[in-house]
Amino acid sequence: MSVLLDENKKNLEQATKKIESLRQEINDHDYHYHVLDAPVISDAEYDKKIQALRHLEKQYPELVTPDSPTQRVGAKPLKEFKQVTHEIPMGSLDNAFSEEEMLAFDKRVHTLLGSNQEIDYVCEPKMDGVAVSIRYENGRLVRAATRGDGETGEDITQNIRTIKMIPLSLRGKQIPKVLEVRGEVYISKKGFDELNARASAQGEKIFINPRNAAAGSLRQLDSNITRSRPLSIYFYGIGSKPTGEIPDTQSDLLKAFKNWGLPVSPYVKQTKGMRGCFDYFKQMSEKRNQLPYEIDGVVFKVNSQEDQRQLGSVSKRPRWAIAYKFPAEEVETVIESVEFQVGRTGALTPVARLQPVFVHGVTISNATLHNMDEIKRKKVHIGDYVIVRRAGDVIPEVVRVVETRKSAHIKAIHLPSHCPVCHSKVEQIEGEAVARCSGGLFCPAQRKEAIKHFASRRAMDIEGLGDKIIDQLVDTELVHNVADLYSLKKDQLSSLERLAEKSAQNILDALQQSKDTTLGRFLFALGIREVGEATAKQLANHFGELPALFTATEESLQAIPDIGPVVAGHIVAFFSEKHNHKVIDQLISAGVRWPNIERKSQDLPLTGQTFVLTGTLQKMTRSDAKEKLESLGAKVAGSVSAKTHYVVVGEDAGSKLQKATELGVKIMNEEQFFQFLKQF
Ligand code: 5U1
Repeated sequence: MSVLLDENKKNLEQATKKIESLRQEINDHDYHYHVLDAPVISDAEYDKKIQALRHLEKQYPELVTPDSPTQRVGAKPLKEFKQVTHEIPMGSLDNAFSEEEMLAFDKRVHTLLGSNQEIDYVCEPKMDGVAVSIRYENGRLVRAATRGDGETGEDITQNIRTIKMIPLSLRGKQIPKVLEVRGEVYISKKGFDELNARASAQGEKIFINPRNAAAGSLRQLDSNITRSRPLSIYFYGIGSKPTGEIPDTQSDLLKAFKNWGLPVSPYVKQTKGMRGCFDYFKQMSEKRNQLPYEIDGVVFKVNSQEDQRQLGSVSKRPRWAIAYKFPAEEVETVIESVEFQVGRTGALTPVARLQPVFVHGVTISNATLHNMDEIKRKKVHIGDYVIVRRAGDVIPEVVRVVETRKSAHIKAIHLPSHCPVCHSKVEQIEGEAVARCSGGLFCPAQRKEAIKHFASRRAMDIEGLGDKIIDQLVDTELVHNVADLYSLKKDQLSSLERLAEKSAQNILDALQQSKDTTLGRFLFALGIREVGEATAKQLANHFGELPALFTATEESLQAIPDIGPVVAGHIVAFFSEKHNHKVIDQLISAGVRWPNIERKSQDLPLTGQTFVLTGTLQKMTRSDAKEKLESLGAKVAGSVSAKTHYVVVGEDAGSKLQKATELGVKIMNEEQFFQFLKQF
């Protein structure tokens, strides 16, 4: 008996050793392959090692650990993604499109740092992918999240674990206890072509571009699907407060990333001043088409982390980094016809139907003409040869007519007198460029757009309820308003064209799930004119609950940062409509709910304090200072009165300074103001 036990123990010990050594070997090969781009063994040899490890782990399941290289298998499908609050908000980059804009950026960096030396910059390609934040604790991958709105993203850990280029555990020395790293997940041009070839062979929808394919792949509830997608990543920064030693320059940080096993772009380069940046931009512009993945510009970052800290961020945009974007692509084609599309608020947008042209991997057959004023200004006709521009994700637009190439048959473009969809009169308010259908929610086009907006990802996020289904639901009169969605029955949905029973059930499940939402999302989903996602969130934080908004006045709304008289007017008008209250009541009765919010604005450190800014500030612009104060809860007024708490004076301050002195209002100079802000 004891001989048998001894034997088992010996076998287990041997298996443990073998498993550990195989894992070490595989991790080393991963590192050589993905980080150093210098594989040491063939794919077949590598696969053999993985098989051997799998075999042993099957024999000894108790020895399986979550960071074993075999554990990249897809996990059980999720019902929904959990929310993740980013420890440090995930910012976005300011863009520059010209050397002048880059020079202005560099000048601002010099001014803010008070330096006249050339700045050290780190340059790297701007991957056209999807930003993610991945957290390692004690060197192990514990969580991964999407950017979301920058403050809160979705937990996509299961999906991220399936990407071979992302280490499940870090290697090397001096790994911080907690390290959150940020990078861009992308799909190579070749991977994208193969993915689309596969999709079209299977009769599935093809992806528009590699970025959309990467984003869609990361948002799969079933990580087995993500695993089948050719996703890659490059890391570029950190997203947690340092625990332990972190290199004090951006270039050393990226070197440390590589040592820790995190892939970094091979084109990272350190350079001096704008000359070096411009040379790098030129080199990358020339290389762009030969790269195996898409880039849409280059990124420059101030190398010193201390300087980065001093420069700080405004509105989640670091002032120490900038993306210099490649110019938008322009092509020539001809306008075959013009149609007017009716949007959610009834706005009529002229859309040019074009002779299809191929631009950077995408066929363009429509381009916006914006509005009638633009058509007049650009002197565009049907039949004209035109230059069309496509930049990133924005809708292609007609830039100008090709004067040197005239068509024999051109026709003028006229604004229709009646809505092309519901035939209500088209109205154009004087002084406004936009013409609108006067049909309101009687107009099916407006209703469809309102429902599409309601169901969209950043609003109620009703997965599977796509545009074509909504068009049919409105056309068949199954749905008149957004609340009707929640009374849909399975047989009604499956009676729609090309909607199988399983998809109908998925939509019902998604509708059910969407009922648990947040007040910010709900307000955004209502589609109040000019209330975007950020404003909706601000309203939610300010009022905390819906009934308080019903009675809000234009004045009280204008006290909220960024809400001016126009938006305040739209909000008040929306809540004074009886039929909007009816729809809201119906939604709440259907079970749509959200937690009330503690009124954040009341908790902010400068709530109730009024500031006036005057004169020229050297270290920040007046609008940056205003934004900073408002983010702390302060109100920034345009004139000094007895109600003013502080006046901040820059150079050449005039009458406001005098008035403040007369009224005995507290005065701060720029340096005192900076010291004051530092405490928050
Ligand atoms: N290459 C690169 N892309 N990218 C995107 N670096 C980089 N840095 C970013 C973003 C949003 O942000 C940091 C400057 C915070």
